[in-house]
Amino acid sequence: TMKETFSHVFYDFLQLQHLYDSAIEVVKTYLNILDNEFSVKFQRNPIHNIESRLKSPQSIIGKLQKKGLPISTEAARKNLLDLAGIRVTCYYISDIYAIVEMLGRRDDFTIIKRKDYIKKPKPSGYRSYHMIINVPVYLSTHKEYAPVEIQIRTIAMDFWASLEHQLKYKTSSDIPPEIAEELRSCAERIAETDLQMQRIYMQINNID
Ligand code: 0O2
Repeated sequence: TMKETFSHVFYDFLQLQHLYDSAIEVVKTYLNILDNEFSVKFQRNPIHNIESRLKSPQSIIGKLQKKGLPISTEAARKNLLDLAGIRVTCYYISDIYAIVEMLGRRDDFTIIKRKDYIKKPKPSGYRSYHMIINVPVYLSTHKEYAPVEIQIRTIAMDFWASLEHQLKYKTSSDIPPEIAEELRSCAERIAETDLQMQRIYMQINNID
């Protein structure tokens, strides 16, 4: 019956939500362990802030439709790798690469995809390090894997991305090219400041 089908789909969705939520918790726990270890070892935290989100059902359906895929949890699990998202804001650029390396060292995490938009910024000027990691979740009877998208950036990169994102959403139409150019030049100036702060940090701490 219609009612049975509906409750079946609903149950599937709850299960999916639980799995991806748990995968986020696994990664967040590990990131917190690393951050605490750093403060014990070096009296400093590399992580300024961690945010996470699960894509909303509306947004999942919208993305499946846009890609011309069937509206099902199976299609979402197979094709959408950003259902679970974590954003890590660091203090320095070197902290980003330290965290990337530490995530890569976990032999139970499989890196599915990585993109270094710091070395190769997006045409918009966007900078961040993106990784998609397949994370194991130990459930009551078995282990399941879920992909988690991790965006790692400095406070400065986050400042630019947040404002640019807000500006893009405020204007329903496309941003005019001269403004896009101005945003890109802001991103560049911010990136220079990030490098300058990194150099100051290294000088003060006698690191070469
Ligand atoms: P939201 O609301 O943040 O979730 P690919 O298909 O792999 O080539 P894809 O899937 O577009 O590329 O992933 P990409 O570009 O590696 O990363 C997408 C996410 O990065 C976006 O998520 C944003 O969070 C962020 N991002 C990418 N480009 C920009 C940019 O120019 N400005 C800002 N502010 N953020 C950016 P969503 O799903 O678009 O949005």
